Amino acid sequence: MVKAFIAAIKERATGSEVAQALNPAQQVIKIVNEELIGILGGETRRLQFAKNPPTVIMLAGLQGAGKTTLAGKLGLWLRKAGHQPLLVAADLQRPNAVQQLQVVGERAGVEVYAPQPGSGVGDPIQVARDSIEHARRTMRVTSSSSTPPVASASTRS
Ligand SMILES: Nc1nc2c(ncn2[C@@H]2O[C@H](COP(=O)(O)OP(=O)(O)OP(=O)(O)O)[C@@H](O)[C@H]2O)c(=O)[nH]1
Ligand SMILES: [Mg+2]
Repeated sequence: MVKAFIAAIKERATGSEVAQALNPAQQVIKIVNEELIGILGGETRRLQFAKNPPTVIMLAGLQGAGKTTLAGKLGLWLRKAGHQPLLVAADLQRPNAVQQLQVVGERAGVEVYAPQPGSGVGDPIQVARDSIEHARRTMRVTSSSSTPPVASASTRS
């Protein structure tokens, strides 16, 4: 990825794009900026909210990819946008994952639904199901932070 990034910049920076520019130095900065935006995604996608709340958001990713952190950021962003996010502690496997989500939720000012202690104790499927019922009762948008056992098993390679 880094090699492709550098190659793309090299090609554009040594091409006519720069040679014909009024200010070649500024043109190089513009190219780097554009390429950076490109590798970081470029396009944005809007969240789709469910017609009948709650909206359930599942974050999938390899271990340590930043799912829990993103759940907190998303919760904060949704709260500021006037929604009622709820973080669900459904990673009941990894030691202290529940506590981690509680800290993240507290910092973001977002409620955390954590009926099970985790660290190997509790049924994540039951927690996920109950969280929707809990959210429905209190009319919430659900941002679910979980590493379901099946998914985490497949990411442990
Ligand atoms: N630099 C950087 N670090 C990040 C980012 N997001 C998360 N991290 C760090 O990466 C580490 C793992 O983040 P988590 O949010 O716990 O990742 P996770 O996917 O929930 O991890 P598991 O639940 O163990 O699978 C932590 O030390 C975070 O502080 C980010 O956007 N940038
Ligand atoms: Mg996590």
